[in-house]
Amino acid sequence: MAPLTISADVTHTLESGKPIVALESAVITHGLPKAAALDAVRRQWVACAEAGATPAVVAVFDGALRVGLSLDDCAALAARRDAVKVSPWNLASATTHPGFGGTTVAATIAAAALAGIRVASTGGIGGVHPGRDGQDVSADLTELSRRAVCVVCAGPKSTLDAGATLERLETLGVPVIGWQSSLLAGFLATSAGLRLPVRAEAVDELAAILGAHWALEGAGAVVSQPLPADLAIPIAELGADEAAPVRGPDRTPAELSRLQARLGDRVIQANVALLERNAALAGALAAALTRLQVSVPSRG
Ligand code: PSU
Ligand code: MN
Repeated sequence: MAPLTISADVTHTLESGKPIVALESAVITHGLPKAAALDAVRRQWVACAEAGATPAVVAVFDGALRVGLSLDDCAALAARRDAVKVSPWNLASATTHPGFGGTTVAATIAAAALAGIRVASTGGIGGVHPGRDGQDVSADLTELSRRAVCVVCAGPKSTLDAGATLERLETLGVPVIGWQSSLLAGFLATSAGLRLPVRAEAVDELAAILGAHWALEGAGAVVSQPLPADLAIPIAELGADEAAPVRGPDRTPAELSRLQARLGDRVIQANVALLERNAALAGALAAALTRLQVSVPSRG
């Protein structure tokens, strides 16, 4: 079986040069309870479409890395208890066994870049976990340094060390652009309290920065969109995670589910809201890239 399978709808969109946005699926399999996850996918789907872009959900499905799941496929993926969390390190093995998995931002942008998709949307990106000398770092960051894809997010997840994450992005040469804000977004909280070097007020400005970044042979970029205060959870309430940290790939899902258990439905509502808002912005950005004919020059 071909390792990368692109749906007919996505192929058609790419061939006609129309706007398209990659959506991650680890949030479906590992980030949210099943009903909320499906609600979130539908909302992201509609938000992209309303902004003029085709949504392309990426996942490991039926033994292949797929770009362009249908909503029925997403429901089937959410129902599978054997679906693994897929990052670049287990991407190849997941296609052979179990053949189903939710792709993290890292694996999603790898697939997007291979397919020629330049914008992806998620809730919060992975980053540097607190403790252990900053050694527990999400593959999202390294993959962002390699793939010419712009990820629209609400900053790093609240359980991460936001300062260390921002510093690592700087080290890796990944621009972080504040969407109508000078502060790094704090996922479920409005702000992570850290100043960003650049902000943009309009999608055309974002597109211009990305065009220059890619022309200068830059790779990934991050757009940080804060959740408005009326939808966000105050940072003091989010608090510190007192439980003994789970190590490795299970850590992020464990921390997210402990937050959901501690603060209840508000966490899920805020998470779904930011996913929807990020998908809308990603769709508008993809449309701007098309309109302004911004692309990644072929190299070599
Ligand atoms: N954002 C969410 N829920 C999630 C994630 C992000 O709102 O479940 C996932 C993303 O797929 C992200 C991943 O890429 O968590 C990071 O996991 P890790 O820290 O193991 O790299
Ligand atoms: Mn990790």
